[in-house]
Amino acid sequence: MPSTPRRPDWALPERAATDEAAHATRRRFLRALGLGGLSAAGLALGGRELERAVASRGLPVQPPLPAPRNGAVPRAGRPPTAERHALRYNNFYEFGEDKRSVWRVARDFVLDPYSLVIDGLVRRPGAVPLETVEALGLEERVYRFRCVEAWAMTLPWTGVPLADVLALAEPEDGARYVALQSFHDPAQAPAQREGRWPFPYHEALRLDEALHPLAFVATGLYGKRLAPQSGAPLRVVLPWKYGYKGPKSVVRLTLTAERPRTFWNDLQPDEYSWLSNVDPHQPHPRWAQTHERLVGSGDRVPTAPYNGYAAQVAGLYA
Ligand SMILES: Nc1nc2c(c(=O)[nH]1)N[C@H]1C(S)=C(S)[C@@H](COP(=O)(O)O)O[C@H]1N2
Ligand SMILES: [Mo]
Repeated sequence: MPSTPRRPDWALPERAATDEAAHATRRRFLRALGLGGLSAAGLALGGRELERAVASRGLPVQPPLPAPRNGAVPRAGRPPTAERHALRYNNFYEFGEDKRSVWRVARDFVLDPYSLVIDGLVRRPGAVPLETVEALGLEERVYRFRCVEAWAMTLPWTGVPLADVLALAEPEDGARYVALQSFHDPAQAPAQREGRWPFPYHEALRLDEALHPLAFVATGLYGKRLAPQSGAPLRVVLPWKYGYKGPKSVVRLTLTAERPRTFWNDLQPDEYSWLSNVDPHQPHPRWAQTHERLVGSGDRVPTAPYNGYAAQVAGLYA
């Protein structure tokens, strides 16, 4: 990782750190109790505190996904979004355009069997099982997340650097871009039966962006494997770009010499640039980008250049 930057002026004081620590402690607590397969017996064992924690989330319980937190990534500077908010407010157009019902529509969505194809300009093309990705060494990173629609969250992802995943296939010297492609399964995704959108969802990065240490592949969130609505089993997370640049339920990474076409830039080039870096000074034609609304608290806070990661990534665009 790059060295930790100067504390940016949008960062909150120690309150944020306390909340993050409390979150980690609770997770360790659940894990220590072996609540992978949470049962009635498990609840009885866990006592009232645990019962309350589980009930308040009201979410299906999945096995924990242990991973040490990477303390070298820049601090998010604000507490993680409550899980019950983050998992009930989603953009995943394959399952409709109503953010509040995506989780319900996607409830049974599963890619099984799953593997991640890496092809194109690579020396070792192939299909990589999820276990191979995770065996690269899972870590947790708390990242800011900024949707182009001006809402934002703060999310504890579990995963591995995108660079490490790409390295499995040994990119060739001529590779300059990476195309990121989501799943296509009309039998499971209602909107893929309708033809309104050019699915499969696809975005792309320059190779130097994809190899940046902040570019991340997530297989987990809140210490558990990704829920369907969060892009199970694997998604790309690019904290300095608008959320739409990170496809969910990714099945293919293709290295190319030519710049790939992308979903949103093709649909509306005047509204969505190809690079899509978070920029408070570049308004969307239909709204300002100077501020964002934090999902959960509803707080309105200023948007930072590159979503707060300028010290790390601005050099890519010099
Ligand atoms: N396959 C796919 N990936 C996608 C999307 C989508 O509709 N389909 N939406 C994008 C957008 S616009 C955002 S803001 C984020 C939302 O992620 P979240 O619902 O987990 O917050 O996913 C991105 N990745
Ligand atoms: Mo978005």
